[in-house]
Amino acid sequence: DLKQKEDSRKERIQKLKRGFAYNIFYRQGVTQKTASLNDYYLAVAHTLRDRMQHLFVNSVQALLEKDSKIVCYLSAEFLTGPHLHNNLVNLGLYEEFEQATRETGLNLKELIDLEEEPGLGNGGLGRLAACYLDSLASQQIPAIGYGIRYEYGMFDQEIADGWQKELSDCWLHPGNPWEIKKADMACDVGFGGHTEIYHGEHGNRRTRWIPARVITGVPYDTPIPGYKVNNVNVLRLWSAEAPTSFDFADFNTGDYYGAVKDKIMAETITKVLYPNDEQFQGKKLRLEQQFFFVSCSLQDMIRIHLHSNESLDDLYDDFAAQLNDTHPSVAVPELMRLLMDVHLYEWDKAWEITKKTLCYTNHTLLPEAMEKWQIELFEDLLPRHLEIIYEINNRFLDEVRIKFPGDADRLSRMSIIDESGPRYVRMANLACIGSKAINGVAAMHTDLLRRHTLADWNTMYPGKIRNVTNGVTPRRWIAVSNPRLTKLICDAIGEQWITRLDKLRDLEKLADDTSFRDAWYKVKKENKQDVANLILKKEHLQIDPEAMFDVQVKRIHEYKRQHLNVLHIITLYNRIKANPAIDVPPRLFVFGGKAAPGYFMAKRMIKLITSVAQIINNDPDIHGRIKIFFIPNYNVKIGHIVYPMTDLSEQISQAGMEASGTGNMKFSMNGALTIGTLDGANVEIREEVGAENFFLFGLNVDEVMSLQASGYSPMDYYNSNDELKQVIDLIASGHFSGGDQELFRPLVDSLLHEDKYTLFADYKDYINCQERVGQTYQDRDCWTRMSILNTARMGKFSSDRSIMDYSRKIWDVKAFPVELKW
Ligand code: 26R
Repeated sequence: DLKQKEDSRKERIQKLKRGFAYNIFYRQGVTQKTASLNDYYLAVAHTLRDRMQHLFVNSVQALLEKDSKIVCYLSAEFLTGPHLHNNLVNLGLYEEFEQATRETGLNLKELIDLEEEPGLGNGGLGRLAACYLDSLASQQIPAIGYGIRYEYGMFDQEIADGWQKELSDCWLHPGNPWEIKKADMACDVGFGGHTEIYHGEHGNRRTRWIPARVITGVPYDTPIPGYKVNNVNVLRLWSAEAPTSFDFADFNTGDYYGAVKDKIMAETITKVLYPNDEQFQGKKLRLEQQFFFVSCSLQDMIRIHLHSNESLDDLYDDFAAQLNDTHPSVAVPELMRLLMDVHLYEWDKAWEITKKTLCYTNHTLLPEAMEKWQIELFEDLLPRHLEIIYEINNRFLDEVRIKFPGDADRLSRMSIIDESGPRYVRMANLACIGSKAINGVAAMHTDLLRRHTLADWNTMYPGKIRNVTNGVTPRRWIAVSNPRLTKLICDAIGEQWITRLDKLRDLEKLADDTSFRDAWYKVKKENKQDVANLILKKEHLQIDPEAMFDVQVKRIHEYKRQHLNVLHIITLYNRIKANPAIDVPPRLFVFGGKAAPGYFMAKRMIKLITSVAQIINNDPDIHGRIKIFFIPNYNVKIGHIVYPMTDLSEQISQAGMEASGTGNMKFSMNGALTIGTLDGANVEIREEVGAENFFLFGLNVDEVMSLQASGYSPMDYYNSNDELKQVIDLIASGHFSGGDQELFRPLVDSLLHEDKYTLFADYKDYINCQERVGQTYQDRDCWTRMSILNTARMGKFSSDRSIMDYSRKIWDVKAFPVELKW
C-alpha cells in the first residue's frame, strides 16, 4: 500500500514535469534551453492552473445542479497578492511542485518570488476583500468576487533623496497566467444620454434610458481555491472595451482617428486604480468605474439567476450581494433600473428585491472619505439613476416624516440629497436605505456608527446596524508567509489550526515550556536574520538580529500617526546624546507605506522618516543602538516578509479613527507584541490576548472627544513637557534637514497649532509605554512567553470566523461542499 502510494506520487511528479515541458514548448513557444526564468514561472503557474480547472468545473456544475445561495462580494478593490505560493498551499501541492521543479533544474522559491503581484487595491479594504475570498472558498461557501481589472494597479513607490516617487505599475506586462478571459459573457453598459417615457404592454407608463454611449465589459476570471477542499470560487474582474460593433460610420466618412479615439476612450475606464484612500475627490472617471463594474456584475447575476429560474422574483434567495464600502453603492438604483426598465417590474416589487439582495459594509468614519457626488455630474453621467434616486428619496423621506413628525433637521440629515449648499448625492445614505443590513468592521467601530455617524439610521431601523469584526486568512498570513513558525506549531499541536484558528489555544500550555520557548525564539531570530541579510545586501545597512524589530507598516496618514513614532525615536536619540552611557536596548525601527500622491502632509511624513534615519543611522555616538529603515514600496509581497520578522507592532492611531485595522492581526498571529491605542480591533485583540500581554497607551475615544470639545491646545503640552519641546525644536531647527528650517515647518506648525490627531496629548504616555516595552524585551523569557500567548489567543481574528459571522448574521448562507463528479 505504501509502495503504491509512493508509485502514484512518483507518477504525479512525472506528470508535473511533463506539464512544465509542455507549457514551455506549446504555451511559451520556447525550448528548455532558450526559456527565460519568466517562461518557467509561467509554465509552472499554468501547470498548476490546469490542475485547478478540474475542481473549478466541478464546483460550477455542483452549483448549477443544486442552486444554493451565492455570495457576491462587490468591491472596487481586491488586493490578492501573488497567487502561486498561496494556491500551492491551498491545493496541498507545494511539496510535489517543489520536487518536480527541483528535478527540472529549477528553484521553486525563486519562481514564487518572480510573480508580479496584482496590486488592485489601496490597503485595508482591498486586502480584506482578498482574505474574505480565501475564507469563503475554504469554508465552502459559493461566492463570486466582482471587481475591476485595472490595467495599472497601485503605483510602485521608489524613495529618491528621501522622497516618495510614484512609478506606474505594469502588473500585466509579464503575462497573467491565472486569469481567463470570458468573451462570451460580456455585458454592455450605458453612460449619459437621456430618458424617455413610453407606453408599455398594458398601457403602463414606463421609462427607458437612451444612453449617449455604450461600453462593453469583458470578464476575466481568476480561480480562488479553498484550503484542502474541492470548492473553487471565482474572482471575476471586468475590463472595459469598445463595443465590437462600434461606429463604422466614422470609418466610412474617413474619420479613422475619430473611430479609434472612441475605442481608446472606452478603455480608459479600467485603465488605472485611484491611489487615494480616505480622501474623496469627485472625479467623473471614478464614478464611471464604479457604475461600470456594478452594472456588469448585476447583469451577470441576473443572467446566472435566469439560467435556472423563470423570473427574478426571488433573486434574494439565490444571491446576497455585499457592497464593500459605498464604492459600489450605485448598485441600489442600478438594480432598480434593471428590474423596472429592463425586466418590467413595478416599483414595489423591484424595491423589495433590491432591499433584500443588497448589504452594505462601512469601513471608515473619516468625514473626508465619505463619497458624495455633485448632482450635475451624476445627472450628466446617469440621468435615469438620478430619477430613481429622487423617487427612492421621496418615498423614504415620507417614511421619516411619519415616524418623526416635524423634525426638519433629521430629514435634511437623512436625505440622500445634501442640500446644505451645492447639491450632492450622498452614497452612504443611499446604501443605508437600499440594503437589508449595514455593518461596521470592529466592535468599537460599529458602536461609533450606532452612536454617532449613523445614529439616525440606528434610531430609524433598530437592529439594522450589525457588527462583523474583521479577520485575516491564516493560510496566507501564517502558512504561506511564515513557514518556520508553521512547522513549529504543526509539530507541537498538529495542523487543524490552519482552518480552525481557535485551536491555537493549545499553544498556551507550551508558553512555560523552556524548550518550546527556545524553539519559538529561534524561529523569530531566523526570520529576523533573513531580513537583516537582505537589508545589508540591498541597502548596506548593518543590522543586529538581536535588536528589537519595531515595525509600523500601513498607508501613510496623519490619523495613523507615523510621526508620533518618529517623536519617540528622536526622544531616544536625544536621551543617548545627552547621556551616552544610558541603557537603551538596541532597536530597529521599520516603516513602510505609500502616501496618496496628492497628500502633501503624508509625503512630508515620509521625508521626515527618511531624514531622521539619515542622521541617526550615521551618528557614531549612537553606536548602532537605533537604526531606522523605510522599506520602499510596501505591498502584499513585502508583508509576507515583514509580519514574521516583527517583535513589536505599532498600532498607534488616534482613538476613534481606525475602523478596524487588519495588519494588527497579522502581526499578533506571527508572535509580535502590540503597542497600541484603544482603537478599532486593537480593543478586541487586547481583550483576547489579555491586558497583561498588550502595551496600551493613550487617550480613549471619549477622552479624545471631550478634550477636543473643551478646546485642545497642543501648545500647552509643548510648553510643559521638556522632552517633547526638545524634540519639536530639534526638527524645527533643521537638524534633520541640513539646516533647512522650512522643510518640516508645515508638519511642525500643524502639530503646534492644531494637532488634529492629538499626538502631543498622547506623547508622554507613549514614551513611558515604550520604556516598559524596552524593559520587557530585555527579559527574553518573559517576552517570548507573551509572544506565544499572543499567537495562541488570536483565533478570533481568522477571516474564517468573520465569514461565518456574515453567513449567519447577514447573508443567511450555508456551506456547500463540492464532491467530484467530473
Ligand atoms: C472614497 C475614496 C477616496 C476612498 C476612501 C477610503 C477609497 C478608499 C478608502 C479606503 C478605506 C475605506 C479603507 O481601506 N478602510 C480600511 O478598511 C479596513 C478594512 O475594513 C480597516 O481595517 C481599516 O481600519 C480602514 O481604514
